Amino acid sequence: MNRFPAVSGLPQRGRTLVMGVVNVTPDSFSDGGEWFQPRDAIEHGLELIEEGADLIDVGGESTRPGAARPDVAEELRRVLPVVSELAATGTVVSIDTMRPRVAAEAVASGARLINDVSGGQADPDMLPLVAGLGLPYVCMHWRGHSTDMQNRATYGDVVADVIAELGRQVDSVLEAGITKDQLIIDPGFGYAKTGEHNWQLLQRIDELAALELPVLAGVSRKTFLGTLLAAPDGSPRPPKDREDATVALTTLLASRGIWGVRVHSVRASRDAIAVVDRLAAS
Ligand code: PMM
Repeated sequence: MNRFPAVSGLPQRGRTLVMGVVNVTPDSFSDGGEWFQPRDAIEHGLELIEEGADLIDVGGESTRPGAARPDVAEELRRVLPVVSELAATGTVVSIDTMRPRVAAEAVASGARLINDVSGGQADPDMLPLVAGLGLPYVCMHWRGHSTDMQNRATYGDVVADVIAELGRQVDSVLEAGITKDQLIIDPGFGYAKTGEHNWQLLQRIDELAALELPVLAGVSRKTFLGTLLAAPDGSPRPPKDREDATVALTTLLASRGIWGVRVHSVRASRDAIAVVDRLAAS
């Protein structure tokens, strides 16, 4: 895998970057409701920066399986105050949205990266907007909205299929005028994927290097970790208690040279990356 390629407009630290998550939502599976008030979300973002986050990803729509979508006005109400306060501190803020209007207003409020989990497929106006803004863009592998995405979790060879489909998404992104140095790809762990699909993608993550783009991975606290760590009675480990497993995956991904990890708790992942780097340097 490429060792930490530069992305125009984003920090380059010669190591795996850590994107801290601030979900301003009542219903995210990992931390639903905790940071729903803008004031709490802002404070949480500042804590993640203290812990060493390189970027902060602010989102106002939960995309957990089955989640209902907020309307645009509600999404804006959730994210804009958080984006502007965090950006005002000099933080590199990413806006996690599938909606061009939310992306545009977040950028006007100081966001410097657009994280679109639909990779340009939810709204045809997103890619031209990003091309016009000239900002970095995360293009994630996506097969449809959360309401029924798990019905689409069928693949032949999941790794080959994700690379082929993500490759087509990347072609559309480039055709829209977004340049390669603005682009980050993400295999979309848990999006139209079963736990087994996620494990396959993790095991063969190096194969994504075929697309010759920096790779971001969002595995933090996801359901497949809850299943792996289920209690003897089969009940899944709750999201907050999946943190050690998340850090184990950060270690693994950093040792494979992944560009960035998107995580809810930053410090432990930064520490894991420091260990990986130190070992690589010795
Ligand atoms: N996962 C979630 C939200 N946004 N963005 C990217 N690029 N990649 C992901 O895997 C991703 C994402 C869902 O997780 P959360 O509800 O815990 O934030």
